[in-house]
Amino acid sequence: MMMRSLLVAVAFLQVTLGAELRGLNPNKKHSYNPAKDFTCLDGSATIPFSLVNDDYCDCRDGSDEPGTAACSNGRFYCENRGHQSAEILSSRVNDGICDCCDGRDEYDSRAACADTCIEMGKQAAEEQKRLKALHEEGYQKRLEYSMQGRKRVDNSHTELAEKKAELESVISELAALQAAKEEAEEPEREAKEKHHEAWEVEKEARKQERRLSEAKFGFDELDTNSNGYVSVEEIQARDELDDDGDGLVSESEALEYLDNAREINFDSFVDSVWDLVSDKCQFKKVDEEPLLPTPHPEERNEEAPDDYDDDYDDDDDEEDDKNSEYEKMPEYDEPTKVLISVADEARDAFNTADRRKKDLELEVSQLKKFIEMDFGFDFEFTNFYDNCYEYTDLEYTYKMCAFSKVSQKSKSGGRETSLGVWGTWSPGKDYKEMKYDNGEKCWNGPSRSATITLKCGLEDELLSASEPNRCEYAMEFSTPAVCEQGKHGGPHTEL
Ligand code: MAN
Repeated sequence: MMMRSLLVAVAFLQVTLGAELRGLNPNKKHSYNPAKDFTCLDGSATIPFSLVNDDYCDCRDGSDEPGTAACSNGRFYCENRGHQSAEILSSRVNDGICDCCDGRDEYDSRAACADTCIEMGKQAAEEQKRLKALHEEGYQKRLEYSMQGRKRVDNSHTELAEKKAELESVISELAALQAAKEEAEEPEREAKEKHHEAWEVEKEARKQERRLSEAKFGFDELDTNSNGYVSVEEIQARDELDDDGDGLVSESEALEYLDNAREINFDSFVDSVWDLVSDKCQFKKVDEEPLLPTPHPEERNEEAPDDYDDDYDDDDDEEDDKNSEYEKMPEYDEPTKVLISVADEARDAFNTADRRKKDLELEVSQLKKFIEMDFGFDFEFTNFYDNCYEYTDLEYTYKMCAFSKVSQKSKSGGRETSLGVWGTWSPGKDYKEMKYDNGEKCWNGPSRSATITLKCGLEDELLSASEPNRCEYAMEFSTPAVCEQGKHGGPHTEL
């Protein structure tokens, strides 16, 4: 109670002597008239002026106690002569810590606060000077960025118009090329089909011829007495034909092979015996002594024509291998070759135009994406497009590819983790904050995301990276693109 009356007396004395009311922001002075009752600034109460700064909180907004710690929501004004004035929370008044550089917040505490405002003011002025110079110089660079960016976007508009026009003409050209291709492919297909059919017939004939040759070898080998017949005894002489495995070929076994005849001539042998014995007996191979004439070199191809369809191939691969040399499809005849080359040309022309169309479609969509991008107030961020910047801390290398993606890679190896893809400029932040989201999902948590804060600097540089909350990353990026003219970046007035 004693303390309160003392403070009331001091406050009264201050005011009546024309001194400032302790802790009062001069901007609010007009609302504090010692000759009248005081009405709280939020209108919540009217009290005798003597209760202002009496160390007892009467107003809900704390406005009756600017100079004491009585109101938890009150504000104390630091005049800080020689430096920047500031407002601090009332709770910091007389708490033993010097918050105002002039030390006036600790007027009734043990803290011996020195007045450091002049020194701090000097340092702040120097910092302001430095920042001012930085902004001035950076701003010149920013103007260049804008000029280059505008030019690049303008060029892209021109390029887009050109590519679109070319795309349209390629599309209409393509329809004609497709018709020409189909027209050329029809006779080509017919001629090839004819060739393949003829080849199938020829192949079958050669196969039969070969079978006869092989059978002749087999027959001659079995007909040991060369009398033009294979007899029961001659069959019995072949151990391989011992079907019941008793060590000899019995007469009845032999008769079975010969269709119950005692002997058989070549024609009957081919019809009914050859297929039965050829699998079991090892006869001299035809290839060792070719019987059939080798096809004339001009009729043969070293390899089957490129487009030779597998469907035309014989199913029996083993047989094919054996006879591959012998059974290669001959080259197409000259008229077919001409049709193929005409069709090839038509195909090439169509494919080239089709590829061009696809390339153009991609280029048009990329140009559109580029042009539609928000590159700042005056295109100052254009040249960041597709550029990547890295920052490495103790554990990770962070990479920010502007307008594209942000990633993180452990220094000890492994793959990149996506921290987000380009999202948006943060609203209301004047192109000073970029948001990347939808990165890789955090284990048991949300998708990773990154916020990039841009600050004025002479170089484009990723300055720092941190993870203030799990899987939420914060990075600082310096660039001339955010330097402002006439900005000195002075310290905040509110602590
Ligand atoms: C990885 C990194 C970290 C992240 C954890 C979350 O180790 O992406 O930054 O905090 O995953 O599990």
